[in-house]
Amino acid sequence: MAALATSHYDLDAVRADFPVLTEAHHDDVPLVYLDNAATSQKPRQVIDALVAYYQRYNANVHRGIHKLSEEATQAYEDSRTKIKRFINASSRREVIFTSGTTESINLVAQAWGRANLQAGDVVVSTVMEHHSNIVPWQLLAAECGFSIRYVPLLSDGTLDFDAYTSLLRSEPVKLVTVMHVSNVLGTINPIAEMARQAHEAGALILVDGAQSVPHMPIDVQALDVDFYAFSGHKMLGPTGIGVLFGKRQHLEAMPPWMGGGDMISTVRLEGSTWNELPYKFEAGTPIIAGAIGLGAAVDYLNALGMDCIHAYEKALTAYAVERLSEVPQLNLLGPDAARRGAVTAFTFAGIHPHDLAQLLDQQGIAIRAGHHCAMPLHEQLGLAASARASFYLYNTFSEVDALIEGLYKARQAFAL
Ligand code: 7TS
Repeated sequence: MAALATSHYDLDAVRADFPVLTEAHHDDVPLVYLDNAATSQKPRQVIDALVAYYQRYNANVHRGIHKLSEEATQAYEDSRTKIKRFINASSRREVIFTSGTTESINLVAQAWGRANLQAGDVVVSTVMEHHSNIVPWQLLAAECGFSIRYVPLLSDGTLDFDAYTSLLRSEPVKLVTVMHVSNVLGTINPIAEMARQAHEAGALILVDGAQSVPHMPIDVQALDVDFYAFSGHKMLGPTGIGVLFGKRQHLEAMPPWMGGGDMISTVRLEGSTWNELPYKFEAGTPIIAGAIGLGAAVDYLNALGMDCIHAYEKALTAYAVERLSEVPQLNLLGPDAARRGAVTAFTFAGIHPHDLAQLLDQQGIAIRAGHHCAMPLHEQLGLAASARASFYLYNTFSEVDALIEGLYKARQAFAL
């Protein structure tokens, strides 16, 4: 086992905050949770914040004048302020609560895309995207007639940047929509440079931050992105809550997407006017408990420090990459550790990823197998599926060792 080193926070204390990690799995085998790219575990602090809302001040927001509603509204809006600071948005009005990355991207497609994209326009995406950053654009393209072009991959699992640059130079590109960190390859895309080039070409840029915001410091102003989408449940928060950051001038100019309560200023039978930002995009009773839970998750991440979390995960992932590379017949996907987030996907000659996941599960090790909602990427790689171990701030070097041992046992089971 490698030295624990590099952690600037107390890993044992952190792990003790996560009830699931201390509970037995499969009777007496402890849980080794390596499916963090799908969803993270939740610390007691987040669970407590959810319970406190439902037990002590459950009320709707922005409506009642009564004390309970004021308290709920305050907590809901405090969370927005925490998120504004967390990603360094310039205003609270730029932080829209959604149900997750998927809804955030669909919001941009339906509100901005419908108003701005037409036949002859081009949207640039990449072949490594999650389905949630492909399908919304395909649905809209079928209606509005614009084209979608996909930046190809290089053999090392990074984007073909020259192809990106030439697409921007040769096509009437209105929008670039790209993931920050791949949920399969782990590739960290050079977003600041992609944004610079997109803007130079007169295009906007939307970034899918589902796999970046939980793991590294994100500054939307330094990146100079127009839209940035992420999910609460991958960053210690509850499911059902997510965020869309949008630059204020774009959000102001966009029509609302969903209609209903809270998003209006006036409603008359002849027509309606819209509420100010961010409420214009938050129709109906919002995900109040979810937003409050996400605020508690942001507090937790801030207390550890995103720089420390990132440094620790980098060391852990580098160790995992090194150990996985030693395993015979294992094909690790994606770039070297320096350009990789906390994701390692691989295939094993002679063992189907689903069988592998099942064998590891019997040893208490939770990984994911399948196409990870990235079918076009797997097709490019000539694969139907892959196995994926993904890490988070509470994973340990000995858990990586357990994974490697598990893989050797799987080889034995398959007589490889
Ligand atoms: N974008 C990326 C890069 C993702 O990894 C995911 C979820 C999403 C978008 C969608 O997020 P949601 O919260 O709206 O569902 N990715 C995965 C995964 O890799 N395994 O399970 C979910």
